[in-house]
Amino acid sequence: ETSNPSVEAVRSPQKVYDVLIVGAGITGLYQLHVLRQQGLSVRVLEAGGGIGGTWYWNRYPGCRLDSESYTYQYIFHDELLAESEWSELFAGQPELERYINGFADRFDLRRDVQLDTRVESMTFDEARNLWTLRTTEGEDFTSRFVVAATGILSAPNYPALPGLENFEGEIHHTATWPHEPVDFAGKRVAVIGTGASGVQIIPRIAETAAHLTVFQRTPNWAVPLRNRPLDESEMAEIRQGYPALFEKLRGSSNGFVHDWDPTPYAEVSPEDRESRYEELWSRPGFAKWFGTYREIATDREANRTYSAFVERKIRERVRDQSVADELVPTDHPFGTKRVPCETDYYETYNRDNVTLVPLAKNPLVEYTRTGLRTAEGEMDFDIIVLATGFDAFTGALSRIDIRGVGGQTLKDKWRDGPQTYMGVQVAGFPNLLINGGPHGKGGIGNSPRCAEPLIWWLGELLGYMREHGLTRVEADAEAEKLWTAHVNELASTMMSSTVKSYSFGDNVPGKPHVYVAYSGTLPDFITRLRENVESGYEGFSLS
Ligand code: N01
Repeated sequence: ETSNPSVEAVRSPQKVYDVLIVGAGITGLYQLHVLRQQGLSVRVLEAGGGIGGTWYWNRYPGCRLDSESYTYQYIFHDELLAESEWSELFAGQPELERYINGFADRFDLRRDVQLDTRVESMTFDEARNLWTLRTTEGEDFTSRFVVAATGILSAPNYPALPGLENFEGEIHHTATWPHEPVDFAGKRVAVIGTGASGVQIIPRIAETAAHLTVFQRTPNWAVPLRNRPLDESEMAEIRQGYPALFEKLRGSSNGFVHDWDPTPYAEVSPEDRESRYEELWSRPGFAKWFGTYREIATDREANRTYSAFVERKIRERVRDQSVADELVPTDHPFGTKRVPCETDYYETYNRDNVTLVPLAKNPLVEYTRTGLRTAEGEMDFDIIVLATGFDAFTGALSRIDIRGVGGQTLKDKWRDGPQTYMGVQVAGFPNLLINGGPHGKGGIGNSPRCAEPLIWWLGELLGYMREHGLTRVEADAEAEKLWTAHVNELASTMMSSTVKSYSFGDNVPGKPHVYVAYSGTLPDFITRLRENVESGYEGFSLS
């Protein structure tokens, strides 16, 4: 490992890095480690006051994993794995933030990370094949390559509700949660949003608030997380199984440990099916999603039986069935949107201090000085919590003024939906490499498992270019066209293509209804990346 600057950087009056990485989350930090080991000069620019990305920003009460902790960690380093200790099956935000900080210390990553540095614009210099990144503080950084590790769920989405400036109480978005604890005790609290963040924070707030009002636009099919502590002997057993486990994760669709039930749905009797559903229900995490019969995800009739089962489970937990009526989704079949995992979520609505307001019946109108106005009248709150999610997949990049060849902006190029080649590059934006944006596997599913193949590929590409004295890589327009068509075609076959969700941009006003994720499997993506290296980077022009 070396931190020696490249020859060019030494010659240049202004420091020119080989690579600038934007974002010091789980992806950006590992990318830094890989590229630095190759002897490249790398600097990471991070908007936050600390490292960890998602696990730095989303510090709201109740925030935790829903991938099993030991499937989510970095897996490339034997010693790190031998030392791995997870206190819970699904680690909470503080443990993850500590873990990422420990990782950074172990590999001495901090010296190449600049915190509190938000990139505002990126401009490509065609004559020199260099990017200049300007921060909100007006500082410029120049590099040959940029790796955008900006996250798929990192640009907070705020409701387009007027009057925010009038509200005199406290207001917090779950994704920009303050570092000081927020005290809900005895307070009148509103939560807007019932996605994965909402279902995690709502039960926690209800524990101490004087009153909690939940504003729900669309109910979700949430399933019990069934978290529990891991003790030393169980951890020892888990560590023993690492090689097989990691092999399995690499071979799975989305980096999760659960297996679809291979039994053909049609061959199972209704009684056996029910007992299978019950058995799955008792298991932790996503077993209840990715452990079902495959047909639940593809066949409407199969899905109907499972949706009915989950509906029964929700109704059993909610005392007032008129409230349960509001909590059971009717707009989308189970699993066609991201399924949140919860702990005591549905029971929360049995509490005297909790009220559910379905926005379909009583829409929000505006913020007032003392709270919120709905169609039915004013409600006073001391604290408003926005659990309203993200401008997903494209938002983090579209919010930066990125100018490629001929001054074209990325935002403009993606106006009618993202166009990429393998999610990693956009024609017209040479030397800009994306890990964790639209159309790529990076970050979809179990984030680290899905991001690491591209981290490897980027290492190979940049190593190859350096070896061959190449200074420019750009996706071919034709490759981009084919990949974008491939992504959209895959998406069009999914049951979820008929449902409104952030994966189709539907949660952000004005965003086109176009699939922004990538639904291919992890093994397919890994194979594609390997073949791409073997082919000498087909679909990219290197010069
Ligand atoms: O965001 P979301 P999230 N007025 O978009 C509602 C990951 N994650 O932060 O469904 C009123 O899912 C919106 O309503 P609707 C995970 O991948 C993981 O909860 O659009 N309501 C919805 O109810 C997850 O999927 C964990 O109609 C408005 C909610 O706000 C992703 O992050 C934990 C509104 C937003 O739900 C995003 O989750 C947390 C408005 N104007 C998050 N705008 C883990 O467990 C939006 N809503 C690891």
